[in-house]
Amino acid sequence: MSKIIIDPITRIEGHLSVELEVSGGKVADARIRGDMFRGFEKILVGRNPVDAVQITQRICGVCPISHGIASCRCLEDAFKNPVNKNGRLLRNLVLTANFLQSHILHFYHLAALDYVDITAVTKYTGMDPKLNHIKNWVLNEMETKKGRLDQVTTGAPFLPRYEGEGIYIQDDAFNLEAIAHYVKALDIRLKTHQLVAVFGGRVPHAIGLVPGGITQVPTKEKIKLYQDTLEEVEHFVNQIYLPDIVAVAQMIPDYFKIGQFQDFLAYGEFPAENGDPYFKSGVLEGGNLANPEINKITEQVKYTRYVSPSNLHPSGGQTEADPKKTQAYSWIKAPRYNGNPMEVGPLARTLINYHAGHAEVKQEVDGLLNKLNADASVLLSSNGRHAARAIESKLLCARAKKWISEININEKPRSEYSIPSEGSGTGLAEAPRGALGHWITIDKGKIGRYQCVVPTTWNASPRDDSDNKGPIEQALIGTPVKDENNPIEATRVIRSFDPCIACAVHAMRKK
Ligand code: NFE
Ligand code: MG
Repeated sequence: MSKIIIDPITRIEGHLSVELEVSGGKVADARIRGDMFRGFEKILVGRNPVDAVQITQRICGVCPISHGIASCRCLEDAFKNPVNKNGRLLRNLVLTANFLQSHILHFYHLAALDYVDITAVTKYTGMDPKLNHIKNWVLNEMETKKGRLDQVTTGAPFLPRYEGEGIYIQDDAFNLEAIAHYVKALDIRLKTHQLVAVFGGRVPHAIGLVPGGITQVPTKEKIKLYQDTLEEVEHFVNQIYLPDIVAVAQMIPDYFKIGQFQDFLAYGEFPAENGDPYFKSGVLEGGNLANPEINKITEQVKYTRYVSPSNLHPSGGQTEADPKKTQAYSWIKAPRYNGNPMEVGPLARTLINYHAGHAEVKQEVDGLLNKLNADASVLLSSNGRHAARAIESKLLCARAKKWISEININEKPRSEYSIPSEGSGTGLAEAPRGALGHWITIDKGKIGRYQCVVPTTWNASPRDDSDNKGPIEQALIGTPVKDENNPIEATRVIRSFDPCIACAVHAMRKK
């Protein structure tokens, strides 16, 4: 048995590390550690409730829209003032744009370098100035280090990287195409940011989100701008992103069996007029689908650096930190559903909707499985998480057109609210990384308590009070590690969850 510590895990958002025990060439145990404390829940206390919509967006620059929307819903619940029709549709469009940004970022700019061989760019003979720039840069790094890529200490985001015979994709033509797509994806993400701003007012933190709807008036010009920009993004998603995901998965089929986890939770998102979300909510445990009961959610703290009571429901949640707590190894709390760890995110949404018979999800998933000549069990894997992101990106591009067509430019984009002196509310949303909940208590017109339970808090949670490992910890068990100095397999599994630690701890030490 030997111990490997990967610290930091790069190409994710925030500061995460992992301690692995390896035995017989496989991961036998894992401890995933969120290495920062931030304290948003404490910052919010005593402020005007409406400030929460802006402040919670600062939890993260990758998924601010979800925090803004969860916060709006939380206030709408407490104010007893629902979102109006245009407000609902415009939020769906702003959130769609942020999902597309986040998913494209995750695959091309964070995860792809786990698979694609960046050194293939040295064989590029074309005229594209961006690719030639990368080529010269990589050649220079290799020259400087006499070809020892494992000794390069500069050169982010491409180098240093794990090295080893055949660990990256060997097909140079594919690698070159993927590197070109990496560059193209930067331009497309610019478009998705612009899409957020059309009705959100600004990126990354949208000033347009308010309880009751959105402040941006949906003019014909703005609608046309959204439609035209979306069309470019949709072309990239359908013609480049989805095919790349399928191609990479087919080249690394082992990852249909690696990184497995089996229990899933989703709150549902993109509400229709009757309140039903386009992506349904659900709890999928051992293949059985049920409606989620929000009162079954608690946060446990035995192995986290919090000394407030454990197993509290977030409506009464507390965030008292003690950096020196014995036994603790993470700043991330351990949310549990009915006492059990749950994976949240694109794979959870896709599987829950597949089991619920969602027509478009079924069609896309079955189409993919047909292509792979595989059954749905292969989705419970590292490759399955990447596929789920691309599939929901495709579905959202298509669905956004329907939401645009339902906007009435003669009606207001929001309803008016007033702030009660006392009250409480719950705001549930789906963020790109999964189920997101905000809980507020209003006391004398100010925030008395505010609690956030965030997607990566679920996925990257440490052990709970009963010593059950978190989803990423469990998914790592059994992962092969061929070379302990280059444990790329483990980082592939971790990155497949797209962890965001700023979100997960949302609670920073000055140091
Ligand atoms: Ni900082 Fe976030 C998303 C939220 S979560 S990226 O998606 O909420 O972990
Ligand atoms: Mg929290």
